[in-house]
Amino acid sequence: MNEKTSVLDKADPKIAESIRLEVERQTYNLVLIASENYISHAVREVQASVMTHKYAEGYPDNRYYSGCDFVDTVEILAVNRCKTLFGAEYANVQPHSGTQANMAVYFSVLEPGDILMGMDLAHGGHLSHGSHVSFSGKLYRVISYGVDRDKEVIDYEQVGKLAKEHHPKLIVAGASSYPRLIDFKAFGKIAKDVGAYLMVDMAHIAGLVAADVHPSPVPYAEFITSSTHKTLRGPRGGFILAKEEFGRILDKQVFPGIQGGPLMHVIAAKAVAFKEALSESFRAYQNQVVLNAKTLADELKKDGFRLVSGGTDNHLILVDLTETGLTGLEAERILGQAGISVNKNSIPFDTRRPSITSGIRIGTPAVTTRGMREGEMVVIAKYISQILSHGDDKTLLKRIQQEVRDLCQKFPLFQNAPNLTGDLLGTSTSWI
Ligand code: DSN
Repeated sequence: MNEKTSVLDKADPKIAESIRLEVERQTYNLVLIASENYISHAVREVQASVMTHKYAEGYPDNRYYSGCDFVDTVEILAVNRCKTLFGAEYANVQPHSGTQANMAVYFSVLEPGDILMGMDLAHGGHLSHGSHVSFSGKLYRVISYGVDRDKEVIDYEQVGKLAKEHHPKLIVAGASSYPRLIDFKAFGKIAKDVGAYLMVDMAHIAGLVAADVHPSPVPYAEFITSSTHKTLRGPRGGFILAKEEFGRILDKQVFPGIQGGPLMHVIAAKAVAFKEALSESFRAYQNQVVLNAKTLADELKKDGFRLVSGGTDNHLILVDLTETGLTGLEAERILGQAGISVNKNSIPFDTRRPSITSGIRIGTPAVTTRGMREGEMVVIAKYISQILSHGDDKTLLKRIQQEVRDLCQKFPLFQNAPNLTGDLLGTSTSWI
């Protein structure tokens, strides 16, 4: 145990032990949860830095606290890098999450009772796009669009028809479990035709957009929101991009509208992540994410699985398990026993409850960060396919569990694992 480890062990052994177990879990599991990823040591180091001590309500050069010189430098860097990365006129890097970013946009242009159009959660949308259990569904009159029943891709004709019929004030494009490219130009035209604002929530695909692997929404949308920790591979958080004309109102809605003090350690970590995302190696990474997802999709199809929409253009695939006789919940559980993390997910027109589902969502951002490529995807697809076909074969499960551990060991996550807590405190300077 090194000195850093013992500090936390002495101060709070229970938390130290939980972190140690979580590092162990992350080290030896294949994370195929499409919204998860691993940040670099540099980003992690910044997030654990003294920037967390500072109150800085307001914006650079216009704060409600003294002593903000250095956090101002950090926030200005974060904003400028974010604007450069996406070619945007305005950026706000203070939202604590993607949902907070969405809320700030809604509060900027909508009044309670206004009409908001978004993708149905059951078809791949997000809770904050108008689900009745979210503030977005409670405050606004929501019109939901979805995918075409046969092709299982967004039905742009339906979106256009609904927009003409209901005249929404804001249309939201973007999804949490949609495996195909989104036609932002088509959304832009639909919004323009009915005089609606277009907001694109690119949380899932922000990394792909930054690397030009997915078409950018920036030319077509008044507002773009995102989280920072999915394909973009930054710390947990959010940001907003917009046309300059909306800058003042958005700034006011983020603070003091819906948030208090910005998390300056997280904003500093976002700045580092944006710098990383501007590099050539980040582009190569995003290309590999998509290549890996396509390989996984092809292999699962060869093994007889039905994929929603027939495949993928991005970082994720959605497997329809109906023919296998397994529910999404059961599949998530047995794959988990072998150390393969996926999440149960509704498929379009699902007849099962969201807590059970008929599908699983599989994503490649995290395993690609570990360095895995097409060869490993072929192996992983085989594991998934064998487990889902013979989930009650305990010997098979045990064998695959060991092979998953071996594979994870070949692509290590934490340089010093299992010297766990010390590593988490940022003692190492290397990339994961
Ligand atoms: N919960 C995230 C996801 O898994 O897609 C969306 O915010």
